[in-house]
Parts: sequence; C-alpha cells; structure tokens
Amino acid sequence: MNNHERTFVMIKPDAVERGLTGKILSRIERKGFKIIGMKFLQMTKTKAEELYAPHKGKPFFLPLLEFITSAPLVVLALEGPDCIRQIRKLMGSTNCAEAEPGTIRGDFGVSIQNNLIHGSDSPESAKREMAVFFAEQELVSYQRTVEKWISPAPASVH
Ligand code: D4T
Repeated sequence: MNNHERTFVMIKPDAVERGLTGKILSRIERKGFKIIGMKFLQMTKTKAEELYAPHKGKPFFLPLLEFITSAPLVVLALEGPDCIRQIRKLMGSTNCAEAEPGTIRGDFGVSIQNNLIHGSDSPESAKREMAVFFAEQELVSYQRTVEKWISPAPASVH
C-alpha cells in the first residue's frame, strides 16, 4: 500500500456558511488523516471552471459554478495509506439524502448540490485537483510521532 497516497478535499461554501468547518475538520483529523496543506479562500470562476472541467456541459455545471464561488471554502491536501477511498467513505454518498447516517453528508446535509464536502475519486483526479490550489512546494512534508498508532508499517501488522 502507498503510505504517501494523497488526496484533495474541499469543505464547501455551504459547510463554511453553516459554521460546520470545525466539525468536519475534526472528523477528518479524528480518523487519522495527515493534513499536508490547507487554505481558506473564495474560489474564482476561472478556478471553478478548471476544477470542474470534467463536468462541463452537464445540466448541473453552471449552478455548481455559481454555488462553489458564492462564499469562502477550505481546500485541503491529505496524505496517508488508502486516503482517497477512505475519505470518500467518511464523506458518504454524493447525494446527502442517500448518504448513510454517521457519514459527514449523512449527518449534516439533505441535498445533492449543497453536499458540504468534496474528495477526489482517483489518484489522477487528486493530482489534477490539488494542482489547481497548491504548488508542490506549498505541501508540507513532516513525520508525525503518532504515525505508528494510526498506520503501522505492514511488517508490524499480524
Ligand atoms: P464531489 O465532487 O462534490 O466530491 O462529489 P462526487 O465526486 O461525489 O460527485 P460528482 O463528481 O458526481 O459531482 C460533483 C458535484 O456536482 C454536484 N452535483 C452532482 C449536482 O449538483 N447535481 C448532480 O446531479 C450531480 C451528479 C455535487 C457534486
């Protein structure tokens, strides 16, 4: 397993406006994910078009741009084994109405557009999306002393 897998996460404008930033961040930290980059910003239309380029032409594309640029948000870069898949489990289904209780979307949302959080769905998306907001040198590489309690090296797992 790649211990240095990276993923891109956004705490979206609806979550920031509703004062849920801390609650969502604390779930991400509580799970054990390592934060290697974090910014609070209001997204420009140009960045929004770049980020959501794969959705261009879909019926929800323009409302999505409107929503994502409407208020500040938090962008995060996370690192850890299997973090792409695991953060998406923590988030729950895209449509909050379908998301399981216990997930971020299941606990805090009811709609598909105002779905509080984004997490990349593949290593390729993670790389592309992260590059929209973070230069490589802005990502902080560091060792946590608690790491062995969170993601032990395979040799120490029995
Ligand atoms: P994100 O990108 O927010 O993590 O969600 P998903 O990866 O789970 O979902 P997605 O890429 O299919 O959708 C991106 C973004 O568009 C909004 N959306 C989506 C919407 O408003 N209406 C829709 O019908 C769909 C499919 C929600 C997330």
